[in-house]
Order: sequence, then structure tokens, then C-alpha cells
Amino acid sequence: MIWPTACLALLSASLFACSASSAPGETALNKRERSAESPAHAAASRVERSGKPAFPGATGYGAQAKGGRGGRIIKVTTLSDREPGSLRECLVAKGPRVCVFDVAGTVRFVGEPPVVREPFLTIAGETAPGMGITLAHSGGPEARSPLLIKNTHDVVVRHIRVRNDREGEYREAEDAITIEASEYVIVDHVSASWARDEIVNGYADNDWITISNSIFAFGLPRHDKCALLASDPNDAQHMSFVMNICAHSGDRNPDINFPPGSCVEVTNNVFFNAQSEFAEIWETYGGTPVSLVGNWFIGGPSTSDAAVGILRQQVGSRGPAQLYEKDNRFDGAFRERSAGLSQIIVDAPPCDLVTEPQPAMQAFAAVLASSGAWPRDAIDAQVVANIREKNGRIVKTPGRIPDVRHGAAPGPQDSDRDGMPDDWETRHGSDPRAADSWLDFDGDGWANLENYLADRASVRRAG
Ligand SMILES: [Ca+2]
Ligand SMILES: [Ca+2]
Ligand SMILES: [Ca+2]
Ligand SMILES: [Ca+2]
Repeated sequence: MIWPTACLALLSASLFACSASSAPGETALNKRERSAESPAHAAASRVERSGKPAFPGATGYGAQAKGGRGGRIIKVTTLSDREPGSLRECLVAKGPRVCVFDVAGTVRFVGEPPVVREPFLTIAGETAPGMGITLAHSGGPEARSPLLIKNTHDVVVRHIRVRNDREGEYREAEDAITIEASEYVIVDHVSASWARDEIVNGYADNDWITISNSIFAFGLPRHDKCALLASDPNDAQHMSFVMNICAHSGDRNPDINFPPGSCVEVTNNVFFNAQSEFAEIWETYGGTPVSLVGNWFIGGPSTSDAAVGILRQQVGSRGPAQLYEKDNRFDGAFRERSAGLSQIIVDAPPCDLVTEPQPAMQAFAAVLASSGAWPRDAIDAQVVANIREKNGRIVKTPGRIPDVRHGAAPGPQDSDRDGMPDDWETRHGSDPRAADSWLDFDGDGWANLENYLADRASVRRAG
């Protein structure tokens, strides 16, 4: 999403000023609709949505995911998986809903994790007190990806960690995060580690997906892979992978393999300590159109001299990819680009970049300063320190989830149970004695709860 410069500067300080000055609802996507772009940009063949982004600052093709807007506020009041007030209850509930958290700590799913199949869901990790929420699976025969979003749409996930600290028996179903056959999904400020399959995996026919501001680290060998952006697609997809960290995974940092007609942007990410491959551009679905802009590829202690920064992978090719490549930086004793890459370079992005890239230098600082779920736990802090110091290694086994005192700092009083604490409502002008989550007391175009969530997110980022 292209926000005015003044707005970008304000993002970390005051989202209210930002949204007030930038006309909520005005997005790069609908600007594009109005401005009748050239036919090349019509590759976006499906109907694009216009309207308000998922939250102030939401970016990329998934930005207009509706999440639980207008729906129920469901409080998560226990870390237990199966009791009333569990996260599972909220995830599997029907209808628009926002999961807000009165507890902090690790939610360990017992047996099979819940599957997010019901549309219109916001998981608002930013509402959790203290150190926030970490998802972990049970290990053993029923272990699967702790966060699986499947056959659904309009899902917003923010400020959650997923750490697969126990091993299961089904390696191929043990991503940390899987997005399968879903549309309008945004995963933002999420942290994930220790997957035995990809840390994050798009599977089957997804479309309109954003993965942004997140930290994906420590895939587990022998399948230590950061991000498989698409697997087994039948149709073109719109996907943004923006301002993320991939660290300490052997390859698929990320894996980019989409059918022609797709719009894929991989911008302003930091890729660190791959062993064999950083970005892999595949052609098995007919040739991926992709823009790679303003990314960093940084070698580390596990990086082989034969590793490649941007690889054109022609095994099983069914037609050439198209790569728009600009302002990417390489730091380390590996090969920057594979042979054959020059043959797929195009002069202009195959699709408009809906996320305006920052210069790589600037993006590097921003990603290290702000990516991941906040407040950062010891794992994320270590990953960021490793990137700065170019140390750390791929690990062979899961680590231990950092201690977060369970139930520490219970959520503040919320007398009307509308998701916004009394003191926040009193300070900001909504009514602490009436459920008014979806009213807009200050007329800025964002509902009261959306203002509160944005406020919480920026407070968390500020530490
Ligand atoms: Ca997978
Ligand atoms: Ca309230
Ligand atoms: Ca209220
Ligand atoms: Ca408002």
C-alpha cells in the first residue's frame, strides 16, 4: 500500500494522525483502478477490492482482508487449549470475530491444532498483556502446523509467535504457518521458528495474500526452509512478501514458483545465513512473474561458498520466469546470481508494486528495528543480533520457548467487554460503559476498536 510520506513517518508514532490525513479507503489498489493503467497491469484478472485496509499501514495484495471487522469480540481468557475461553474456541467460531487476549504466554494445542476455516477472523495478538502469545503444537502423531488457515478468506493475524518446539511424526504437515486455498489473508508482525517443513507455506489456490514485517528463523534440517510462497497452484495468485526476515534456513529463502499471470512482489526483506540458496525462482508452473526489489542477501556462518543469492531454477521448467530486479544488496562470499538469470530480466515490474519499496539501505534498518511479533522474545532478539553480527548457525533441533510468565499482567479492566479497556476508552472518547467497538467516535474512518488495536500495535513496537 502506498501511504503518503508524512503518513509513513507517523506510522510508529500516531496512527490516528496518519489515517486522518490519508483518507482511509484510499489505497494503491483503488487508485490503480481509477487511473486506467496499461494492459500489462491487467494481469490482475480477478476483481480487485477497494475499500479500507485491514488496519492502518496494512500493505500489499492482502491488505484489504476484512478480518473480523464488525463482528463479535471474543476474549481469550485461558492459555489452556480445551477450556472455555480458549483461543481454539475463537478460531473455530462462526461469523466475523476478533480474538483479543486477556492472557499472555504459550498456547500449546493438545492433539490436532485447530484449523482456521471460518472466514472473517482477526487474531489480535497485539491486545495480549505482557510478552504476548506464542502458539506451540503438542508434538507426537497429531502434531500439525500450529497455524493453519485453510479454505477460507478474510483472515488477519498480527503479533503472534509460532514456535514448534516439539517434534511430531508428520514432517510434511509441520509448517509453522500454512495458508491453504484461501484469499485475502494478511500475516503481519508474526514470528515463527523450528518448523520441520517450511516455516511458512502457501499451498494450493491462494490469492490476495500479504506476509509482512515478520521473522521466520531456524528451520530444522533436513528440510530447513524459510518460505515456500506457493505450492501446487492451479491458478494465478497475488502475493506480497514484504519487510520480513528469513534467517538460519538452508534454502527457500524464499521459494517463488507461480503460474503466469500472477503478481508477486518480494520487497525489502532481509535474508540471512542460507546454506545453499537464498531466493529461488522456479518455472515449473509455467514461469513466475516476480519483482524482487530492495532486499538484502547476507551470508552467515552456515552459508556455503557455492550458495546463490538469486537463483533461476530451471529444473522442470515449463516456460521462462520474468524477473524485475532492482536495488538488491548482497553481502558475503557467495554467488549473487545464478547463470541464466540474465535471460529472464524484464525492464519493468510484471505488475505494479502495490507496496512502494524503500531504498534497500533504509529498509534494512527498518526491518531489523521493527519486524516480528512485539515485544520481541529472546529468539527474535537473537536472530536480529545474529544478522547485525553475522553470527549464529542453522540448528538441528528445536530450542526452548522463552519463558513468559503465564498470566502475567492480566488484561486491563474492560467493563463493557467490547475489547477496549476502560482507561483507554476514557482517554480516547469512546464509552467505557457501552459496547461501541464498531462505532467511530472520532470520525477518522476507523472504528473505535480499530483505533485501539492500532494504538496497541504501535505501543508494542515502541517497547
Ligand atoms: Ca509445507
Ligand atoms: Ca470497553
Ligand atoms: Ca465501550
Ligand atoms: Ca475512529
